[in-house]
Amino acid sequence: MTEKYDLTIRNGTIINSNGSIKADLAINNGKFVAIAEKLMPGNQDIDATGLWVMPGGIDSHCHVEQISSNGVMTADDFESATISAAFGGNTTIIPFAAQHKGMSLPKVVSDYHALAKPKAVIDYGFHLIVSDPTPQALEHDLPALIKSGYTSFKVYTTYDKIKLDDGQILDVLEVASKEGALVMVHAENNDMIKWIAQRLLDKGLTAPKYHAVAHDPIAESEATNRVISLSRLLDVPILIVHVSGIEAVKAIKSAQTLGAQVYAETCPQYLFLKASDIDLEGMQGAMFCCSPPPRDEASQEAVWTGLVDGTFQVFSSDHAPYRYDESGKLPNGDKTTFKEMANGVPGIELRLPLLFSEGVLKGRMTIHQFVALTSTQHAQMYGLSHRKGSIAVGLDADLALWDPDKKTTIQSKLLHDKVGYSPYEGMHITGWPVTVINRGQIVIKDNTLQVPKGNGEFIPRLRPAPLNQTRKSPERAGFLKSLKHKHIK
Ligand code: DUC
Ligand code: ZN
Ligand code: ZN
Repeated sequence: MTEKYDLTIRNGTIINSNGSIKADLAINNGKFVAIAEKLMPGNQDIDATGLWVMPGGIDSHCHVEQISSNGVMTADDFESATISAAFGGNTTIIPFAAQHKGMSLPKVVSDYHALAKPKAVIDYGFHLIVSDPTPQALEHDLPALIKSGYTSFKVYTTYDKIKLDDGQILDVLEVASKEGALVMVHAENNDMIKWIAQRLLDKGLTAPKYHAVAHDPIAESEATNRVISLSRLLDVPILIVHVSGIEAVKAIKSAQTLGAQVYAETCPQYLFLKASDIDLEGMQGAMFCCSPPPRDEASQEAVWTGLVDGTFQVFSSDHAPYRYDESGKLPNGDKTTFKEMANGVPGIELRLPLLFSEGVLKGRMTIHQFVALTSTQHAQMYGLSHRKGSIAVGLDADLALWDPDKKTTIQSKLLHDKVGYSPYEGMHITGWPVTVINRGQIVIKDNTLQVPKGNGEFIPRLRPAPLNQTRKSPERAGFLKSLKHKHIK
């Protein structure tokens, strides 16, 4: 008699980004070991009749136990953020080990590990935030960290305390290109935003809704066009995060059409929220303020179209949870101006259910596009495909089993983050991931967490796929060669 499998999932529909089959799945030692029409039950067996068996979600943009540029700590630590992520169908997150000026990157990373290891309930990697590209960081720390599996980093064009100027962004792009990392960019023009904000404040216009006025879509599209030019100058890929406005979407699409190595991410807040949601009584609009802000219907439509036509490779939460009180959004209570509020909205638990309900079930995208945008392409973009992002023999057994008919009314009190509100409160959605499995262990079942904290593992990442696809245009290659001779040792 042959050994029994550790776990089998039988009678479900297995869905990947490239197709689906009705089949059974077997898992041993945390990996998929068999996919076949009919398998014998394992030591543990899940009957997935009527369920859609999909790769666990990968949320490659979330802020967890991170101090913002103005010194505010997120409401979620690694425990609450990963529990909330797991309840929402995710099995891996990639938050940011954030460098503030003067900090050493290796210390930032080791401190972040100390926070994550005892608390995470699902797997995680770390991006870096680079705000101080000193010679030490550029020549030693980043190359060493990239080799150790931190193969992506975010840079900002805005926020006085962390922004890089164009020359510094070029320095970071150059290191990324040499060492094999992907640079993510927050693209908004800092001076435009500050200029508008100061005029609003001078007129006494301080309410949360003015946040969306200050963060004009032209500030986003200007910086987007600029960083695309920086990327093209060096022929180095970039990924523009949290794209919100129709003009930025158009700029990215046209750069891609020209063959530029420009990738992009968008988030639920740009599909389901609008600038008009910020226009509420008192300070309540603060709960909808993120950067870039939600826009108008035309932008929402452009973002939907971009998700379906391939302009966007990844759909992430940008979960940036700040409580609606003095510890978070409102440091000066109801006197807080829009400039003083922490920027960000929660969404780690709702990212997948929102897109499933409004994207797949309403016929805007196929279920395969959903899997690509929420899992497979995150693995490809960020160097995780050797472990995650698909249901295939040899990969980590990371799964979300979805009940496509389950109806939910979103209520923040039913979510598992610590932020205390949801910008999507009251929305009616259909479909929910009812069982979640990470490396073969059942993490969520019967609406209950099944693993202790500390169960998640750090996953070092490989060179991201876009870098392997890099094909230097002959014209840029010539330019870079001449630059090498003239200016670069
Ligand atoms: N950028 C983010 O990526 N998240 C929240 C706020 C911000 O500015
Ligand atoms: Zn950002
Ligand atoms: Zn973010």
